[in-house]
Amino acid sequence: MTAQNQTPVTAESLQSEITRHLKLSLGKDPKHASLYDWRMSLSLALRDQVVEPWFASTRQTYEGKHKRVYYLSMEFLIGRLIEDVTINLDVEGVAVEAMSALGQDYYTVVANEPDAALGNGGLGRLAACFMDSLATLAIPAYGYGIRYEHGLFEQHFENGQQTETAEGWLAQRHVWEFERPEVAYNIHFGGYVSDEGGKAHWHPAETVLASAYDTPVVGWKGKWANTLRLWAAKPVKLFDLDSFNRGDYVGANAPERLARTISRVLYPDDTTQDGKELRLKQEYFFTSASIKDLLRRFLSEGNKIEDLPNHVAIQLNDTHPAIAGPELVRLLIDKHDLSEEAAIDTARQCLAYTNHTLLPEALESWPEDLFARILPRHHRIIQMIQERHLQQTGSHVRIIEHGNVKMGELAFVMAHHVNGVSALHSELVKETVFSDLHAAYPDRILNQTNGITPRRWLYSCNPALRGLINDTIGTAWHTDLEQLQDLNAHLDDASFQQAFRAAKATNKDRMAKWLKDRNGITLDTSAMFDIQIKRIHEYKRQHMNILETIALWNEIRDNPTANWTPRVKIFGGKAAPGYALAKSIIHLINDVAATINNDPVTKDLLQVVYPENYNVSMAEILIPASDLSEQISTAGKEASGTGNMKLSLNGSPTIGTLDGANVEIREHVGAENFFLFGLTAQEADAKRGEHGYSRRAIESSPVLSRVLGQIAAGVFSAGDRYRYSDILHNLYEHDYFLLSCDFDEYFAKQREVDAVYQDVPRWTRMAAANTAGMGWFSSDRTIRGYAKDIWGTASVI
Ligand code: RUG
Repeated sequence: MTAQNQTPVTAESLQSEITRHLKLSLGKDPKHASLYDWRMSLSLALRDQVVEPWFASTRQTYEGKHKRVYYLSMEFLIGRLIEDVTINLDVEGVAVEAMSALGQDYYTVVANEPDAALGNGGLGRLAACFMDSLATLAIPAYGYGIRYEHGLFEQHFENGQQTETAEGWLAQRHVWEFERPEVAYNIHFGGYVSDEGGKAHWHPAETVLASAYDTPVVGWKGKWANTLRLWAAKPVKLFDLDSFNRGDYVGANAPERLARTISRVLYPDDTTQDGKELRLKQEYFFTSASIKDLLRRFLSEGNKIEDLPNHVAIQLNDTHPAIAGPELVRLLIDKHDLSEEAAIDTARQCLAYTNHTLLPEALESWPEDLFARILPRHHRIIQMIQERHLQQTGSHVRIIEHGNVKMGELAFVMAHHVNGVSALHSELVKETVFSDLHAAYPDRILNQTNGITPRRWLYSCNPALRGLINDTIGTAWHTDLEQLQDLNAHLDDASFQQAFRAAKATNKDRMAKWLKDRNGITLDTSAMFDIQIKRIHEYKRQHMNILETIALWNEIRDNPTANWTPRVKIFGGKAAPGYALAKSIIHLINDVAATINNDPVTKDLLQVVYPENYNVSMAEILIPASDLSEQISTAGKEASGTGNMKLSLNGSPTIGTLDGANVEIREHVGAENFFLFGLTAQEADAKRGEHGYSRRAIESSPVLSRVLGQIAAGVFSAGDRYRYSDILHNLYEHDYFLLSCDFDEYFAKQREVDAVYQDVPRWTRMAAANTAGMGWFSSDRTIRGYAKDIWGTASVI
């Protein structure tokens, strides 16, 4: 049977499958089934529907000897899977009906699924969107990553301050995956290298087992399905019996402890470097297992090792899997007897690297002694790669320098292509971090602007807008998002505008209800929902947003009867547990919220909310409800952004800087539909060269000076004058992220937003023009770009 001729699912057939699973897989009598039992049974019944397309796709790939893409990523932020599968299989209506016939509310069951939070933010979510597009486009692909026992921490607020607890998605059964105990590899660490008979031999000191768990990822209409293969670390021997017999019960468990630690926790930061030995082990663990796995598959098809690049495209999502280069070279030399030159050449033809940041602290490097201790054979191989690179190019850029192994340089040298993730970012990659390597390899860097899957980020999360678009332009946009531009013909049509506003109102009501049920907070849904959702970081400038909120509060209090535009400022996002200043920013936002929300003078005009524990599922509720998207990072610092795309696609105009993909969003939706402010990347760089720029900017801004004065006086901290001295000191003395310099323009632009929002037809037109203009940002377009420019693959059906 092929995927295409599978028997269609009906409400009746699904209902009987759910009941069957409830009884036979869960062992539950429907009378006593809990919400959890119903979710498990529904998921299993849906999973059954994915298996046939999955088998058919795998068979077709083998039979056609198609080239496969291997997407190596430390993070896959997939979120919930029930809705993904029902949408892609086009059985949402059927599932709703089947559950209702069983006396269950489908949406309550969906909401019971924990998010698979195997990522920090944009980078991990991008990997999840790419998996969706690869399956939709029928490009044979595997995602390879780590099956973390604990995903991203759960965020709580205690007295306005962030605290963290471990996340536990695997405390419940994860029904979507298939355990593959037969697919397992020994992964080695430490030891030493000897030379015997002209060959290097690695004698490792430690070994753990990488054991595979597969989750099928089905594309649109179930026509194709790929595999997300996540590796769990297990001990090679369960138990040290010798230690046990000696009475050393703790020592007896050591093998299991070491192994389990490797896949236990996701590192809670993707933008600051934390040279932890465990992180290096995690990186090598999943990369080595993936490379061994893809080589096994390749050889099992009877191929010759020299042919590898014709069958295998390996994409490195950031430098985290950059050890793939030396690992592949090692296996080609040590196990397959290729010469050094042939091994490097073959590996390079397979490998490509995506850079996601210019922030120096996020560019990975490892102390050489640590690296050589954990991976002695790879250390030697990197030295060899470096020698050849220096000789062949005459470049002076070293991979190992000042006692550090630099993973960006390694990934660059070992890749046939290196890409940035937005047009601006890719240019800056050429001009800054990799300028010298770019000179040595001028054809290597290219751009692939990020994208988002429209299945999740419009079709699924915004049924109200989906319905309106279907009614207005038909359904061709489901597979070709650029068809959204047909909406342009309707932007001034009064009935379309009214329906567009109705859809937004539905989404705002849904969000208000969600927040009321969750936190007991009541929102004024007639106010503008002004949303900033992303990781908390100085460069993303949530503190500029909250300072602007205080400034607005001041203005309203000074003149309460003026014609103000009511606003709800909504924040969402986590700070890395070790990032003190980001945590101070969270505390300040919560303190300001407590003050402003209790002010009787402004209570109908300004409200600040910050729901804790922002994640993918929360984004799916907040994004469709947004009126204004805050994309206010310091120009040159946000590589791309993808939240900016989701918000704009859902009819929320941006207030933003010329940073990352904002630049291209503005081009696509039209400059008149984007609220631009702030320094450009070049101006920002020049500004940093001016001595004392921040203090001068603050002193020349009465609005900002007043706000900072209030914070310093303890207005938001119950009189505590020192609570925010870290933020204040930073702004006056360094302000590397130029908040002080952009503040006045930002404040003025916000007042322009206020005025336009009151012009209802104009605002509606802007919002709808955003939806109409965003088709290009589908991750299908991005994946087509990678397939054509980098991987040399295409759709196979
Ligand atoms: O910060 C970037 C975002 O700008 C980008 O949109 C996203 C996906 O490309 O990746 C984010 N990122 C960068 N996540 N981790 C890093 C550090 O390497």
